[in-house]
Parts: sequence; structure tokens; C-alpha cells
Amino acid sequence: MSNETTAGADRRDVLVYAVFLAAGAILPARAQAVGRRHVVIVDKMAFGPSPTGVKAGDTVTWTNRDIVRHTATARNGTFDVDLPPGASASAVMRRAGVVAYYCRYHPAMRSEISVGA
Ligand SMILES: [Cu+2]
Repeated sequence: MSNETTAGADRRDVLVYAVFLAAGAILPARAQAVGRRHVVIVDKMAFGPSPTGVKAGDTVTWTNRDIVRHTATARNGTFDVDLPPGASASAVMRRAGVVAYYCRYHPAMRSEISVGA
């Protein structure tokens, strides 16, 4: 009996935690309120397809599915995103143009993002 009560409390705690996580994911995006979001998947030591239709002011989020750390480092210095294993991190594309980027740990990992005005 007491075990069931404990299990119930644990489930509630998990639910409350999940709601906190959801709020944390939503609120910062609303606070920015500018531009769209685009995602690049990093997997098997490679950057996935670059998003199309990115405009100045949009946010690009990289999601690292590998078990090693990566970065998305712009050659023109406009962003340097650290990507621990399993993590996601973002950068706002401030200016129009083509931005070549690479991984500082694995320089053979390269890609570019085309940012429209
Ligand atoms: Cu890397």
C-alpha cells in the first residue's frame, strides 16, 4: 500500500517536472518573438541538410545526436555554437549572406547556411 502511494507521488513529480520543461522550451522562443526557427541535425559526424528559406533575424538550432562533442563555428566569426553530446544550441542569423561553418573538433565537418535579407 505505502509503495503505491510513493509511486503515485513520483508520477506527480515527473508530471510537474515535464510541465516545467515544456514552459522552459516555449517561453524563451516567445520572448524572442522575431524570425522563424530552423533546425540542423548533427549525426554520424556530419551536419545534416541546411535549412532553406532562412532570413536575417531567424534562429538556427543545431541538435547533436552524436556521442561526441561538436561545434558549429562560422568562418566569418558570426557564431560559435558549442554542441555537447545530445545537446541542442542556437544562433540568430543577424545578416544576409552565405555563412560557411565547420566543427572546431572535426574540421572535415563543414556546411554553410544561406541567409536571405
Ligand atoms: Cu565535430
